Amino acid sequence: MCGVCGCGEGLNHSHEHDHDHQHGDVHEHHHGHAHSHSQHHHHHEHSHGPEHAHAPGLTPARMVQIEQDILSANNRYAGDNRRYFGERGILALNLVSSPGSGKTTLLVETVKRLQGESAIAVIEGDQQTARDADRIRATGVPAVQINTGKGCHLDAHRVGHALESLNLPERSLLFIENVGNLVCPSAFDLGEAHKVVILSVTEGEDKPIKYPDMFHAADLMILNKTDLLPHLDFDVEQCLRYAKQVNPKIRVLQLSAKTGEGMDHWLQWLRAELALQGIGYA
Ligand SMILES: Nc1nc2c(ncn2[C@@H]2O[C@H](COP(=O)(O)OP(=O)(O)OP(=O)(O)O)[C@@H](O)[C@H]2O)c(=O)[nH]1
Ligand SMILES: [Mg+2]
Repeated sequence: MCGVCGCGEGLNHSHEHDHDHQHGDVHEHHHGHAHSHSQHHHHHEHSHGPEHAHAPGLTPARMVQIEQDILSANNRYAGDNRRYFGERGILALNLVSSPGSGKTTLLVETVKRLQGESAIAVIEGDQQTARDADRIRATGVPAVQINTGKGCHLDAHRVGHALESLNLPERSLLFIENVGNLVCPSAFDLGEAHKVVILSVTEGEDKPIKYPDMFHAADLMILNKTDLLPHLDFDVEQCLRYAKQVNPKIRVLQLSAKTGEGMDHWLQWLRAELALQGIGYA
């Protein structure tokens, strides 16, 4: 739950739907029920606002309780997703970062290189637009766009709906690109095997210590846009020290999604993860 930004996620339990959306994209959902829809054309009005932050009549203790309820509901859905992935031998990765670090660019370059080695699909999370899913689909890889409206992170329930529409083959590689936000997505398990945090060198080397939750939650950090280093004062070694300070176990890869420099190490990491799941031929 986003206690900090007060996005009010999950506080709207009304069940109105309309049925107006197109090309299989999944929009905002607040159903309190399991993934049992036979069709997925539900769309919620974006009627919830920042009521969480200043909820009239709610004591702080009650708000903490609501937060805990939402997180535990999310964890149940995350457990369903994780079971789904486990039964089908699917490797799911949750890509998290601030806006514009290069998640979609990295994914486009990655799927171009890995297509043919294993079945790949992408779930894209953004507040608005289907631009990122369109960029993925242009490579021939299936993608579902989730629009979160006012929401600032993906949650496991919406990802479960996206899984229904993707209908992934067994042994797939699934990338989930989260909403660009270096805070809230860290709190929401989607059922993934790993969170991968992307930090670009234009953001400054201090981000791991300023936004520690995200770097603590991630198993791998990708330092992207290294092609820009000659133009910046970014201190790579200091950044790595900060990342390890927050999360001693974090692995770090440096690359440029634009020039392709360092991409091989990322592909090797992916192939090793696929091999661990019994997918692919590492
Ligand atoms: N120089 C350079 N630019 C990059 C690199 N990777 C991405 N970019 C640029 O960074 C900008 C943002 O890239 P996106 O891939 O859209 O970033 P994103 O993280 O998916 O953004 P959101 O989905 O909005 O959070 C684009 O202009 C990219 O071309 C890189 O390695 N080097
Ligand atoms: Mg993107």
